[in-house]
Amino acid sequence: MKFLSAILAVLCTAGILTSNKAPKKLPIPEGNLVFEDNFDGTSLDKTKWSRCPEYERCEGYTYWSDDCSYLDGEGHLVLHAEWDSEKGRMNSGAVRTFRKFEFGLGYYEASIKFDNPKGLWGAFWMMVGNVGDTSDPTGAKGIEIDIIESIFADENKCQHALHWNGYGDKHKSTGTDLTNVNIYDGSFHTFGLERTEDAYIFYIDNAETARYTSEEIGICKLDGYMKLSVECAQWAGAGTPEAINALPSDMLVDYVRVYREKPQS
Ligand SMILES: [Ca+2]
Repeated sequence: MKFLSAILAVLCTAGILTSNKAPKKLPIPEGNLVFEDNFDGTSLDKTKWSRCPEYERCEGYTYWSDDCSYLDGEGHLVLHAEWDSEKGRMNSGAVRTFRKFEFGLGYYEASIKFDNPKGLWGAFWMMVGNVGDTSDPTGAKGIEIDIIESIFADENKCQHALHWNGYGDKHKSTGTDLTNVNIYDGSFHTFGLERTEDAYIFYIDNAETARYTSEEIGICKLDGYMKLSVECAQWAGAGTPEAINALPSDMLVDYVRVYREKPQS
């Protein structure tokens, strides 16, 4: 989720969403469900989620505010984004399962309706193991997995990304840039990540969109927590009159589900 790395991820590989891939069949029986939140009710389930700490991000263009994440009472988590003209930054919502639900190999899926104003950057992501660990440059000890980032949504793009080996000068990343996507059509779409013994596999609407195997990256099998967030960055066009006028904006999440890879013994 960093500036340079995100740009690198965009430039690294290019892919185009295609419709000719067979829909994914969950490898996992429903009985393997280990986490589910359908966001029913009127308040965030604190046994599963906490709001990310309030602080500035993205060169000061984003401020994660507790006031910007809430349930709409109609079965959705709302991650709201609005421009604070006094402070010259966007206030937005972010939640995580840190120390409440952390899990390893399996299938992670969220159903999300993204908005697409210029500069906005919604994401469903994971922090796995110790991302700050620089003792193993393969990433096997810790990795940030960006299951979906709606960056450059105004250009009908999105991306998957992986970051590891800390966030300093040893930082490494790769990713897949998707163009001509259909995820900004005002409907909910599903975004999935399969973590297996030897691969990270990404899905949009049950179609595989990217795969990274142990031949190219160290697979981290440690537990990790999920994050859902909205932010914005100047390098993506935030802060321009066009971007400011496009706010407020809401990213809606219908559900998040996690399935263990193998049946519980
Ligand atoms: Ca729901």
